[in-house]
Amino acid sequence: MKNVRLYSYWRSSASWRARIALGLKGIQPTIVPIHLVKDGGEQHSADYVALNPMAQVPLLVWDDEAGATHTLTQSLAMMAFLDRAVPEPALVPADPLLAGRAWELAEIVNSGIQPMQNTTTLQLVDSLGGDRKAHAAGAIAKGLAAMETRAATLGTDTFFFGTGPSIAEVCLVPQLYNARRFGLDPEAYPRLLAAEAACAELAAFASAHPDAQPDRPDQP
Ligand SMILES: N[C@@H](CCC(=O)N[C@@H](CS)C(=O)NCC(=O)O)C(=O)O
Repeated sequence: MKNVRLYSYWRSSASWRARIALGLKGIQPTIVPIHLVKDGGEQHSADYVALNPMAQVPLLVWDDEAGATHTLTQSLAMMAFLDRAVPEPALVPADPLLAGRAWELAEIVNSGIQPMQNTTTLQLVDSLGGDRKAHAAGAIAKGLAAMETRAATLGTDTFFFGTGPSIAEVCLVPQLYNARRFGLDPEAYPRLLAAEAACAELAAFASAHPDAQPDRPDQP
């Protein structure tokens, strides 16, 4: 992989996952900021939609050794790709059952929580006269409680699967940040907080944090 570019928004949790995964694999992409709010959202521009028809971030772009340019959307697809392209450190355990468990935990966040509290959904809740904060907090609390219950069965006390982070922690850390933004107290999830604390020791997590991004506003 050469000339790696990540189209990203500083506070997007899915972009954050991609940034962590790239960092864990030792890849420092050029960040291409896509502002999700300004002028109705740069993700809707014709040039961007031509690259990502879902009109979302993140978007990964790179050149291969032969000089061909490739694109990939969806943060979990990026992690699956990176695990094949750059096998170490593995983001999915080799053991089949543990691999399934890692995907299970990651999907609780990716499909069970995040779509229920992303900006598009919250705008819909607003338009229907609902309470956006209550809606988001309810979805996050339900998903994190499920994740806590499943993670507790693993018998580990820092990283879920042993010595390093998996796709599950990569999804968890940005989701806990969002939980706090929506007013939830994550103290109810001690197993998840232990995994988050282990991740906080790693440079790949620190450099991927929204506050470390080039498009972070001075006054968020
Ligand atoms: N499942 C996707 C989720 C992507 C996603 O929801 N991106 C959000 C930011 S976290 C986005 O681009 N929202 C802008 C919009 O939908 O207009 C992934 O993991 O990459």
